[in-house]
Amino acid sequence: MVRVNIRRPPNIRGVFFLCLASTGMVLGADVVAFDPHSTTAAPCGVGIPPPGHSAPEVSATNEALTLTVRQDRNRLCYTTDGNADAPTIRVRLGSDLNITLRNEIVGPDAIDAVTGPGRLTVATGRVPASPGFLAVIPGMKHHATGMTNLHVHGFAVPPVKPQDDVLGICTDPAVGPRRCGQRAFTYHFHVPDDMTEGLYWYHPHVHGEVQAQMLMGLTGAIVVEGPQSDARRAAGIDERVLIVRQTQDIDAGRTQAAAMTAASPASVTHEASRHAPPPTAIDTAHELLCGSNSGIDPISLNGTPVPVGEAEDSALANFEIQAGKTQLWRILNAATDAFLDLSIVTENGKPLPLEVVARDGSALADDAGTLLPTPETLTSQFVPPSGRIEILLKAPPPGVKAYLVTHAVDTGCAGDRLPERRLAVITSIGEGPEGRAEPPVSQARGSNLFNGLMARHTDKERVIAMAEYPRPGITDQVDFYIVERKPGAVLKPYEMGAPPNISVHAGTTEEWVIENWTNELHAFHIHQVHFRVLAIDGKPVADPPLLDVVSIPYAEATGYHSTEGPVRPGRVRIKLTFPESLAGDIPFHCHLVDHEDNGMMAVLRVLPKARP
Ligand SMILES: [Cu+2]
Repeated sequence: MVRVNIRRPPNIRGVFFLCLASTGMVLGADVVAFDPHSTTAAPCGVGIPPPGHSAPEVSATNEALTLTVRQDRNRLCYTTDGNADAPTIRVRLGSDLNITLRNEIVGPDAIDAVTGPGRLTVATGRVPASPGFLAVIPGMKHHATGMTNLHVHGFAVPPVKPQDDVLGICTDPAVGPRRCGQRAFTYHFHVPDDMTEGLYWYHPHVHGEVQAQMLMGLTGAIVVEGPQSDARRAAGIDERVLIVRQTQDIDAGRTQAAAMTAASPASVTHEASRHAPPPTAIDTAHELLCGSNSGIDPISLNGTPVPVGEAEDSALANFEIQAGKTQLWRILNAATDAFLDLSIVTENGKPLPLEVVARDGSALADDAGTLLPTPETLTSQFVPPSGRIEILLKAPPPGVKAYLVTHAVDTGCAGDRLPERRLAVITSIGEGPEGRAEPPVSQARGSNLFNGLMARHTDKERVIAMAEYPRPGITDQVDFYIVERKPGAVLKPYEMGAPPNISVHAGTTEEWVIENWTNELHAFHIHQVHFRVLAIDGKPVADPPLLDVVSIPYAEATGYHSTEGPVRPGRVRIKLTFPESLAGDIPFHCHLVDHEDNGMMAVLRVLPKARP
């Protein structure tokens, strides 16, 4: 990945917030002090959380919890006990988590307004395709319904009612037709003993409306606790939960036709190669070309807007660490399509060390479940949309001001602009002992459901391709595709109710090569199961962590003599297994949720174990 550090001049909005933060004053009628109290007049509360804010925490171990989705024009919020600040839910391994989701959405049209209204309810035309390539069927875009549901991202629980069945469970809004037949649904999740403890999260998963509902505010964190959290607490390690959200997707549903003129790696025709395309190849000659998206999507940290470009520290979240002490930071990328590339740096941009202890809710461990050492690193940490990273962070040395930054990310020529941004300022307070507490790592080996994955025999290999095409006749809409590449396959955007695309028996193990045939980064996510990445673009990965989301590099042009044909897709090889406890219909999709909403999703059916 090419990384470019870009500094941009401050934008007007960033400066505006900066002024507010530094004066602490109320400037005008639409700027008010933060109050998350949900009222009839202000269902989602008022004001913007101040820098350094943390969401309320709810201990839900064996307790009943109600999340009511309320709406205030173009905002949606999860309210609990009258508080419209989506709570961080804490739950213990091996316990029950009972959540009643209540839908009080009153204006589904506002959801359309966020991501562009649906205009087609039937597929029109054909996507042009060169002969010899997989056929492509265009998508449809429906009006938003205001239905919502709850996905517990990363949980190893069955995709079956009353647990994580995003395809079968929904709740109706307060207005309009009754499609789900219920305004509320009570989820009964059982957090298995053999799930991993760490950071998970919740968000809606009604296909077609995921991005809009997330941008409008529907995201929250779940911390699953167990022996490792106990050990850290006993060692006096404090923790923070940091949630990066995105509040707007500037090009959602509005890909400019005028921008799609630039030459791009994945737009060359197969005449550009002396070699015939492989069978079941993806036609890149008619794909989405490079864009000229000039906007920068706004993101926030724990609700506080993140400035673009230079900003005063007072505009940033300010987190303090007792001198000489270490904190655990659990960081969630809940952005709809922004990738993060995180570092802790000094004022001058010099990286400071951190320890990565977990990714995607799983402590870094070998195939047998033995925790790996977590050496200090200066390397920046890539976190795709929906990914989580948990780091141990020492207080900066006395007198040194540190920043949590996300570096600029090259998302490909059809992707979004992601400049470097400072997310938070970190200072040490008080006087502490030299050095730090011993690493509070529990040596207890967890009985993780996915232990032994690497040692298992691979029963089958599949190639899964990602593609995107401008919709014929509709100049500003793009359809997104994910398909198993095999003879006779047809590229078709996912539609609710579509049959499963792949069926497997529980207990089997597979390797998937996920290919990106497009000009932008994607983020592959699969529900229920964690996987390990074996190789990226053919390069083996050492000590791969258990993940539930992985970035798939964009395609590149090869050359006339390449035996691969003119385009080489980005490729990530993963290994995954399907435990019997998770049998059912498991969605997999791009977690740039605009892409998912517009078709880049499919369903894997895990059938009960084959009996001899
Ligand atoms: Cu994508």
